[in-house]
Amino acid sequence: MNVTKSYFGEIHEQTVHSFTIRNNHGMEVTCIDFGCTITKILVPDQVGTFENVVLGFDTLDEYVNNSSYFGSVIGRVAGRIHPPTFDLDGVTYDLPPNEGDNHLHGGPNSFHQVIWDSIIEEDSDEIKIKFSHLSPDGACGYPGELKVTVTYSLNNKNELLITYQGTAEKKTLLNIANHSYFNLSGDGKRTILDHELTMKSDRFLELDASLLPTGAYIDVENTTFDFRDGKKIREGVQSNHIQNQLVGGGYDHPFLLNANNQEEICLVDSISGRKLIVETDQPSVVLYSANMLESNFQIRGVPSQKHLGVCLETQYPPNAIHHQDLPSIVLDKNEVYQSRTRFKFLLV
Ligand code: G6D
Repeated sequence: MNVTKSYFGEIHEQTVHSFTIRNNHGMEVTCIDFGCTITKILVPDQVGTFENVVLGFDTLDEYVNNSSYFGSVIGRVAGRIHPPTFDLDGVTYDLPPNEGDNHLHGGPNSFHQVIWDSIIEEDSDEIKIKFSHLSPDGACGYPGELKVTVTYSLNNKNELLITYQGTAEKKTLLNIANHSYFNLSGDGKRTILDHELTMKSDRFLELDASLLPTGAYIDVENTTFDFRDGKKIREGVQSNHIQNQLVGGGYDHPFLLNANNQEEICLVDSISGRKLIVETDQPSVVLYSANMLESNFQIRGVPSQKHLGVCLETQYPPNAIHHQDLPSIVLDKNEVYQSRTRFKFLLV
């Protein structure tokens, strides 16, 4: 295994670096310290052709100016929060709205736009890039100085392990996610409409017109949201189910997972033969079928279009702070927040 660090660009008079880890089978994971952004993942198809399976760019400017969060870490709190305010121990905190009057993905200038510190840890069978950041008390409206780390580890079993850890010197909120858009066809040669998704989830959260959970849980049985036996993403995109329509044609929904670390999420592209198994310790996953991806730019020479990638954002459910029946995202003073998600790439 080996890792290379190289210059990627400059912003605010600071240098941004790129890191590429390559394992003994030729799989590569590339990320940059700007937003801990995963920019490329090279894996083979069934005839051994290595191609990239995540949407990403080759220049810093494209990341700075892109609102789709390609590959970035999302925090302090992933998802939408509305109303953009919350109370902790009798103190009210206001969050900056950045999507109408919603607070989305930690607000403006949050984790995805920070240049993180980095260290490389190398073992014979695993290489890690450990990013760290000290988020000041009050950053983006959140209380408590927060020490947070994001670690990307690649091993020789073609597994990318993403772990988060955080502690704050005041009670706060924390719910971190990665926003990679997967496309197993390779180099974006096809959309993800014919990717088959299998997911161990009996229920998803109903969304309202602002894409916020209403508080209702919907059973997936006999709907386009039932991925328990596998289903092509196309079904939801072409469905007239009100929830598929509401999000612009497809999915943008939190699914509550029935199980953790039991191959609970599986994505397959039958044409390339690539398969991705996702295992996590998180209670839910936001399935986003890139319904809002604009078509006015190119992605490494490929015209952007709706459904060119699919996000599997393992996390706590969005807006949990305003739904007491959802798992809590409150982090007590000096409590250790931990999150682990494993992305295993293989062939069918
Ligand atoms: C859209 O609603 C979706 C979000 O889920 C996604 O994270 C974002 O685009 C990039 O706002």
